[in-house]
Amino acid sequence: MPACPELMTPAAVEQWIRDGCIVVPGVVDHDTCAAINDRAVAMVRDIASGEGTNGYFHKNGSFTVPEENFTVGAGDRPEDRTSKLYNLHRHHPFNDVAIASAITSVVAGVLGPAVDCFNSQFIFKNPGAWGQPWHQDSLYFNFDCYPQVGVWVATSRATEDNGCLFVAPGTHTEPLHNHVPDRRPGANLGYLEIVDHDFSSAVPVCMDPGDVLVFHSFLMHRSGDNTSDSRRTALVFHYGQPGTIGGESGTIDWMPARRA
Ligand SMILES: O=C(O)CCC(=O)C(=O)O
Repeated sequence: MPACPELMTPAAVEQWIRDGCIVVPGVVDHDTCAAINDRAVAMVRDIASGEGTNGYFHKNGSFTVPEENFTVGAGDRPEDRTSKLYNLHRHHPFNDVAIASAITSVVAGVLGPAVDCFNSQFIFKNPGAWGQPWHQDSLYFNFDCYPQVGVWVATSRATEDNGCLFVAPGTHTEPLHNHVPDRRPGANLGYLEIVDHDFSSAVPVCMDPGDVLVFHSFLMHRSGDNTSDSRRTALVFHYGQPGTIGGESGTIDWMPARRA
C-alpha cells in the first residue's frame, strides 16, 4: 500500500497496488529531453578524456560504464561505446528533473512526504546494444528498509525495436529472487538475471520522450536489444526515504528531492 495515497490519483493507487508500476505521460518537455541527451554526450566525452581504462572512466564524481557487446558494429565516439553514465542528480539539467514535483509527488505518494534521490544514471542504448536481463533493482541496494522507487524517464522514444523496458506486472509482491550472472557470453559486467520465474505475462512499456515510468524496486523488469539504427536514451533515478541506512557504494549519493 502506498504511504501517502492522498498524493496520488485513485487510479494510480489502484495500479500501484496491482502492478507495482505506473506510467505518467508527458512529464518532461521535449526541449529538456534534448538538453539532457546533449549534456550526457558532452559529459561522456569529457569524462573519457580523464582517468580510466577500457571504457570505465571517471571525473568529478561521475563515471561511465562501457557497452561490452553489440549485435552490429558500433561507432568510435565515446558516446557510441558507453552503456551507462552514473551520478548525475546534483548536476544541471538532470537535477531539475530529479526534483521536479511532477515526479517527486508520485514518489512521495508511494514512500511518504519526504523523499531523497540516491542514485542516477543516463542509459545509452546505442544501435546494436544488448538489453539488460530480468532483474529486481533491490538486488543492487542493501538498505535497512524497503521499498525504494525507480523512475525511468524516456528521453527518446522507447519502442520494442530500440530496446524499451519490459515489466512483469504484479511481481513487486514477490520476494527478492536469486539472480545469476547474465548467461550470454560477453554481456555487460555486473548484469545479473532471474531464471526462476515465468515471464509469459510480461508487457513492453513503449514510451514517448518525456514519459516517465515509476516502479517498485522489487518489480521484475528487463530491457530489449536495440535492433534499430538510432540510439534509445533514458534518465533513471532511484528514490528512498531520508534516513535509510546501508548500501554505501560509488553509485549511491543521498540528496533531498522533496520535503513535506
Ligand atoms: O534502460 C535499460 O535498458 C535498462 C534499465 C534497467 O533495467 C534498470 O535501470 O534497472
